[in-house]
Amino acid sequence: MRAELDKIRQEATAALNSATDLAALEQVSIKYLSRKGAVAGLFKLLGQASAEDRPAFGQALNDLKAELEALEAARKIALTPKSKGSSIDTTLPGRAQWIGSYHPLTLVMREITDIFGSMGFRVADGPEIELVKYNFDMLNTPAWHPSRDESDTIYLPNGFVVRTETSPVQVRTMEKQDPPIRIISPGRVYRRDRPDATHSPMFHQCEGLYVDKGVTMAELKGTLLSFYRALFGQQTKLRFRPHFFPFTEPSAEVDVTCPFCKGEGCRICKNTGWLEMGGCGMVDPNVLAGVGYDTEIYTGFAFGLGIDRIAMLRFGIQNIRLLTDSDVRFLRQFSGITPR
Ligand code: 2NM
Repeated sequence: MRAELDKIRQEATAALNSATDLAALEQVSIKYLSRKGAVAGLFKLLGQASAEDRPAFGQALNDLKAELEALEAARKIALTPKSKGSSIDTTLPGRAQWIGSYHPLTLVMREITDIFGSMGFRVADGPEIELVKYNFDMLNTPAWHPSRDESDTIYLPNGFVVRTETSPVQVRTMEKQDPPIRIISPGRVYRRDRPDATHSPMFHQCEGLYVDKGVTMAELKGTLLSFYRALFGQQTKLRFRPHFFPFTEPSAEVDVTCPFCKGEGCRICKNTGWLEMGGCGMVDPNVLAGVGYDTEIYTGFAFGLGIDRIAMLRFGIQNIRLLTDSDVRFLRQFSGITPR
């Protein structure tokens, strides 16, 4: 009986391995593994075995059956034809290309220029390498003022600095043009700041200037209120705190009600309900006289605000370095957002 079993194993294994297509394999399967095949026939011999031999023989038969069925399955896979022709699946959708996105600073800058544009302000541009004359002297900044200090300002040879404000742009514009003047100057500015999560030696400012006959502080407040309401929502309120700037008198710092908690107090506004947004004031007559304007006829207001801060609030950005690191994993998050 053992001899019979080994003979069937050898024959069936050889036949399964030599089948060259599925039809041949099917014939071999029928011959050995079907209900009336050779292996089934061996099971019939089981009845003739002695009671002593029967368990071991039964086990050997079951093993043989399992072994041949496994081989049959493997051969079936091997003989099944792969998809015809090329192995490239032309029905798969293509891989989408990232088409780029607007930088969060660009988005915010466009929003700012758009809002002020609707109020009649044009964008003015100027150099980032600036003369000390325009960056400080003509802005009425006294020699003793701490902003002139080498620990705050990056000085270059031959009377140049890297601009610390965009106000020199406004001085240059006033020099070239008579009132009425209504401009904003968005751009990069540079300070010797110790970098941390909210400070960078290069950041972005937008300053504004309006000079005409009879411009008042009330118009300054109304202009900034309209601007911040357009930016943060119509419920926004402003608070003006007296301050000092060399180029404006009087001067004030501007707070807005926190756009997250609507002034209730939260983590963002450190439970004060207010966020400091920038500075402003009535242009000092010394500045107007410096560019040749008649200070008996003309008055003006000016203001400055930080763009990075607004972008970080708007998009929930925790670290200012993300704005300059050019990490595509960060930048891709702005995919699909378009300037309004
Ligand atoms: C600020 C705050 C207050 C300002 C002044 C001028 C100019 F050129 F008219 F004198 N431009 N910008 C100004 C005034 C800037 O930034 C915090």
